[in-house]
Order: sequence, then C-alpha cells, then structure tokens
Amino acid sequence: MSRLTESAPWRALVEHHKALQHVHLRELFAADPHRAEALSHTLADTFFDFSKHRITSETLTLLLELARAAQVPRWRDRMFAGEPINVTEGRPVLHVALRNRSDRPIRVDGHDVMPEVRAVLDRMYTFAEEIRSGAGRGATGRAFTDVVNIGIGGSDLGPVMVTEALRPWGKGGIRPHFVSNIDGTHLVETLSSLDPETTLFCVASKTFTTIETLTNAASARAWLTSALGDDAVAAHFVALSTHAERVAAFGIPEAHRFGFWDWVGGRYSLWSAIGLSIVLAIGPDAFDELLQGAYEADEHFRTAPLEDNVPVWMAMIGIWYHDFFGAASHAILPYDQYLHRFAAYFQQGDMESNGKGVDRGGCSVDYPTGPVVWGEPGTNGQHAFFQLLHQGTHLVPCDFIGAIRSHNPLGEHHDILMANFFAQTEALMRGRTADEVRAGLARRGTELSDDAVAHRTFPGNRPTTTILLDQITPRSLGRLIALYEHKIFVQGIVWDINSFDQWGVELGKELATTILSELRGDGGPSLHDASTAALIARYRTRRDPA
Ligand code: G6Q
Repeated sequence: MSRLTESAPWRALVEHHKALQHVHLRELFAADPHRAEALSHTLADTFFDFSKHRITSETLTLLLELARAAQVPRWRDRMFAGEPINVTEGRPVLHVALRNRSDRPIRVDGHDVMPEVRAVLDRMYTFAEEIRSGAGRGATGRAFTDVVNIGIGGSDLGPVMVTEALRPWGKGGIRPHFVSNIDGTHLVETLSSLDPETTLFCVASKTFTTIETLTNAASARAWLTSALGDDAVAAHFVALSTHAERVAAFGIPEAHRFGFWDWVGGRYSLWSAIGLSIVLAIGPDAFDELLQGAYEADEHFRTAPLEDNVPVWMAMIGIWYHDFFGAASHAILPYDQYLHRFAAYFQQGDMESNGKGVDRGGCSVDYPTGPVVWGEPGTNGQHAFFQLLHQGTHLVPCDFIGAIRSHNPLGEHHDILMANFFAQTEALMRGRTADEVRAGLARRGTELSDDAVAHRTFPGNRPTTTILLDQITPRSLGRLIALYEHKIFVQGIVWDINSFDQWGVELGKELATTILSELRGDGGPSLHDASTAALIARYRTRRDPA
C-alpha cells in the first residue's frame, strides 16, 4: 500500500464515498436551496458551477485535506520559485514565467529569467509586426500572406487550438496553417493552395531533432527552393527552438531563431516562441491579452486559499471521481465552435502529464492516476456519444464550456445552442424516473409496458462542471487554459507523480528509428516478435514488387 492510500484523508474519503455513492444529486439540491450559490466561483468574467457534482461540504473539506496532506501549496510555491520539480529531468517547470506580467523576478539557479523572457517576446512582436504590416517581405519582394507552422505534439497543438479559438482576432492577419503529421499528405495538401513567394514557414521544435518535423521542414524547404532558389530559405524560414546549432545546420540564420528554455515543457509551450504563429495570426496586442489572462489565472492559483481556488477544486473533484468512483475518463465539451480543438489540446496536456504509473520515488502506484480525456464541441456530441453519457454503464464527469455572447450572432442560433448547453447538464443531473416517463406518456394518452418504460428512463446523477464565459476573448481563453494547466498540476502532486516528463513519447521516437533503418534496407537482423516481423516483411515486399 502506498503512503497516499494509507493516509488519513484518503481513508476518510473511502468511508465518505461509501456513504455518498448512492445519494442522488436531486436529493442534494432538494436538501439545500443555496447549493448552486455555495458551490460556484466567479473569476473575472468566467463563472464556474460545481454544484452538479456528487459532493457536499464534507466532501470538499476531505478533498482539501487530501490536497494539504499532499503539500499542494508547497509544491505550487516550489514551481513558481523555479525549483527543479521535474524530478526525472532535473529541471524547473516555469511556463508561468512566460506570462509573468509583474516585476517579480523568477530565478533559475539564482539567475532571473524574466529579462530573457521579455527580450524574446519583444523580438517576436517586432518580427510579427514587420510581417503583418508587409514591411518584412519574401525573397521576391512580395508581402507574406500565409504562415505554415511545422511542428508536432506540444509544438503544434497549442498554436492550432488558440488560432482556431481566436479566429475573430485573425481577420486580416497572416493566415495560419499547421503541418504536423509525417504522412506526406498533410504537407502536400497544405502547400497545394499556397504560393511560395508569399509563404513563411515556422519550424517549431524545442529539440530540433523530431523526425516528423525535420522531415516536413526539409520537404517544405525543397518546395520553396524549387520555386525560388536556395537563397530564399533565409527569408522564408524561421525556427522556434532551444537548439541554436541544429537550427543553423538546417540553414536558418540566428536572426530568424526565436529561442526558449529547457524549463518550458512542450505541452506548456504555446506561451513561448512556439506561439509565434499565433502572434502572426492575431497580432501582438491580442497575444499580450492571452498572456494577461493566463497571468491572472496564475495569480489566482498562487494566492487564493485552497477553499476558493478554482483549479484546486477542478483537480480535487476530478480525483474524487477517478479514484473513489472509479471513473476512467473525463469529457471536455465546449459549446463553442471556435473551441473545437480545446479537448484535443487538453487530451495531450492531461494525458501526457498524468498518464504515469510510478510515483516520484519510482514505485508503482496502487491507485488510478490520469484519466482518459476526450471530447467534441456541442451540440455535435449530443447526436453522437451523449447516449452513453446519459444511459451507459460508465460514469463520465464532464466539463461543459460555453459563452454568453457569440462572435457570430445569427438569428436564434446562439439561444438554441445555449438552450442545449443548459438542458444537457440538467438532464445529466436529474435523469428521468420511470414515474416521470409514465406521466409524460399519460399526458399524450399512451401507456407502455414496464420494460418499454425501462428503456426510456435515465438514471441521472451524472456529474458536470459548467464553465460559463461572457465571451471567448484572448484574455478569457488565456485564463481558461492556465486554469486547466494548474488543475493538471494539482492532480499530479496529489498522485505523487511527475507530470512534466514524457518517456512514452520518447519511446515512440526511439522505436520508429530502428524500424525505419530496416525499411530502408540497412537494418541489422530482425529482433522483432513474429507479428511485427511479418508485418514489416509484408510491407517491404508489397511496397517494392519485383
Ligand atoms: C510535449 C511533448 C511532445 C513534444 C513533441 C515535439 O510535452 O514533449 O509532444 O512537444 O514531441 O517535440 P519537439 O518540440 O522537440 O519537436
């Protein structure tokens, strides 16, 4: 047994769960007319309703005791202080420095990183202004119209999600495109509508070793040079990377490299130079607002007592379901088309961070850690997988995210969208009893057998968080992203895992390299299992028919 599951708060939560697991949310609402108010928070223009969760004030007290026992405040302070809390890589975790808007220095080994952070940001803004204004031009003297970010994982998902979410701020800016997949289709399809003379490439790679990115970048360079000649590379390529030598070897001059630091994790890097495609698309002012929103969330997380700390609530309520109710997954359901990549973004953010099976001391854990995170924008999901949320056998806690004002007011569209948004969380909470089904049928003059009624009943008691923003803006988005980041942080601390490494990703990079040399025909004798060996053999034989 681990220290966590033996701890007094954990054991108290096990007992508390036994008492609460059969209590219905309908009963909790009926018992307390102030429940909705008591279990909600407002942070600037964003409202968080946690009242449709299977919790009471006692649950929260116990969950916060668990957070305290895990020393969440101390670890949080260690992160903000630049201590090397990424224990397996011996690094600090300082994405918060990238959006530190205060005069507070943030030190790594006694050295304040803030001047360098600001210097890179200033260079990004100046460069983006030049390109956006048309002053910075391509090799043939034409202004740039499009930017292609070539990166994968943490060097892709953030810029994709944010540029999609903030499209209203991108009007008239440089059009962003993203190529991540090594499948040549992604690059070929993207370039097919672009003109080499007006296209800028951002090669986004922290390490500048990732085979997908370097292969795509090399093919993009070939596409450019076949049209404009080798000399065009310097004007049409920039690199977003920590590694100066590898960037230079690719042919990108130092003046076109925007650097960052090893204390910025890939999946937390949209706030760094990796965000250049965002700045090119939406402009420096909007990007600055994004940083400001994240900073506000950071300050809230850093200073609010645990009782009022929104990311701490999000985290601990998640732990309540994953570790005590046995919920294996968590759905993120934005009712906003602009947020259509939000769930995919946090699928990486959460699953790469907390998909870990050993604790910080290297011992296997005996409790569930990170959930499977998934989701799609509403209302599409309602016509697809919501059936399982309502009547399936799995308990899936959901986050419903919506905005009060639409950027595209069109007839009644937004009211219909939001009517669905409110209706779903209410239905998931209430369910529909057999008596209610019969009463509804009776009103229509119909009667059905008991088994037919059973199919039409809904258990309810399905938990949701409602996050209601006034509007999606750079600031509210920055705030929301940072809150989710901190939620993931808190969960990792409580689970006693390192949320900041990703050995599973490294494994993928290693294994493919060995097989690639076999596909090229220059690998040594095959050491694969029979299945893999046969698959590789079939691929090679049929790829190169005699
Ligand atoms: C993120 C991961 C991973 C990484 C990509 C790209 O936290 O480390 O998704 O971002 O593998 O790595 P590079 O930026 O080094 O190309």
